Parts: sequence; structure tokens; C-alpha cells
Amino acid sequence: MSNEDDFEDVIENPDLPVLGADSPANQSDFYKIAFQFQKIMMLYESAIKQVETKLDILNKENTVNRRRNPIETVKSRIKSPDSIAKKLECKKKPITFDSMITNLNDIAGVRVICPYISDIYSVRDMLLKQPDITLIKENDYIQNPKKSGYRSLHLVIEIPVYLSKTEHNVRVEIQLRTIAMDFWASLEHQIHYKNEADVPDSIRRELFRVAETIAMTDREMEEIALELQTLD
Ligand code: 0O2
Repeated sequence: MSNEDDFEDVIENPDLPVLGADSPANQSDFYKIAFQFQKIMMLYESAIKQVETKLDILNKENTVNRRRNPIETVKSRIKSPDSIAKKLECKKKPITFDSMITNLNDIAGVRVICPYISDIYSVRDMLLKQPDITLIKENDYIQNPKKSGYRSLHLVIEIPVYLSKTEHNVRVEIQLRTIAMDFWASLEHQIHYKNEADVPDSIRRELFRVAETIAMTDREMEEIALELQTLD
């Protein structure tokens, strides 16, 4: 079943009037729109809960087996209505419920922070082995970092959410990165966010250089961990 078909009964009426100065909606339209948005977001929140539970179980299993935990922290977020509209606008897609479900992969986002690079790939493998998870897209920005220096492994997956009468395949973007990669990405994001005007090239170059240093540190830490394993 496709994602669009899946959400059809939740959207019910994708041609609802759009709220805005050019097409003022009446009170009953407002309630319909608000209710449908709430129903859609409830599906994304439920999908996040399922992914978080899976990650928690995998980490607990490692604790029980007295092995090192491959996950340091998990952070989740639902994209705000404002960010959804901005991203659709940016992609030149219509700003409708139907369109956001079809065109956006990251309305539900889970960020997994791991101690080492190898943990990232083992968490990836453990998740993708599970029969109810379908991989839609994978971008390995660790093997192929972005121009900015950004590194992370991105997975877009689909996971079923079971309601009282229906089942929906819901997309979740999972970003996996090391503690060091997360440190860089969070600060770099803040720098871009705080400087609405373009960030000067000199700062971009400096950020790229720091990203390279961090990547080298990650590799060195991995080597130390491997050496320690041989001592065990
Ligand atoms: P936010 O606020 O973090 O959510 P797709 O989303 O698959 O349609 P896109 O947008 O090309 O396609 O996805 P990409 O580039 O694989 O992933 C986008 C997300 O990765 C961003 O989300 C950031 O979270 C993160 N990201 C990508 N590049 C960078 C970067 O250079 N620096 C930092 N700090 N993060 C980056 P959003 O929606 O842009 O923002």
C-alpha cells in the first residue's frame, strides 16, 4: 500500500480550504482543518514512539548482555507547522495535508547519538533487520560528507501504526551520528539559524576545517576502542 493510499482515510478531504488572508475560512472550516492536522500529527508522534521503543529495547539488550551500549542518547521531534510550510514552499510543492505526507520525509524525526562510528552502522543494521521496518531512502553523509562538512547517516523508514480500525505506514527520518558529529552539527545549525544573513565564506571554511578535525578525532577514538577490545 502506498503512503498516499495509507493516509487517505485520515485526510478524508485533502481539498479543504486553506487558511490565510487570500482565502479566509469560516469557523467550521477552521475546526475541520485543525482536527485533521491533529489526527495526522498523532500518527507521526505514534511512529516516533515505536522507533524510540525499538531503540530502547536494543540498548537494554546490550545492558543485559553486559556489553557496551551502542546508543548514547535519542532525541525526537515533530516538525512544526511553520517548518512544514517553509520546506514545502522551498521544494515548490503545494502546502496541503496530502502534499506534506507525500513530499516530506522528515515530519517525524529521530536523532540517535552513538559513542563510535561503528555503533552507528550496528544500530542501523539492527533496526533494518526488523520485519516491520521498511527502508525508503538512505543517505550516508559519513562516507560522503556534505559540502559544509556535515556528517551523519540518514535513514528514511516506514513503520506501521495500528489504530482502532486502520493501519498506516508512516515515514520517519532517523539521523544517526556520533557525539562528536552531533556537537558540530548542533553548533553549526545554531550559527546558521542565528545569522539570517548569509554566513561569510571565511566562517564556512573554518566550520569545514573543524568538521574535518572532529572526523579525525572520531576515527582516533574508534582505534582506541578497537585496541581496548583486543585487551579484553
Ligand atoms: P531541521 O531543523 O534539522 O529539521 P529530504 O529531507 O530527504 O527531502 P533533504 O532536505 O535534502 O531531503 O535532506 P538531507 O539534506 O538529507 O537532510 C536534511 C536534514 O539533515 C536537515 O534538516 C538537518 O537536520 C540535517 N542537515 C543536512 N545538512 C546539514 C548541514 O550542513 N548542517 C547541519 N547542522 N545539519 C544538516 P532540515 O529540515 O534542514 O532542518
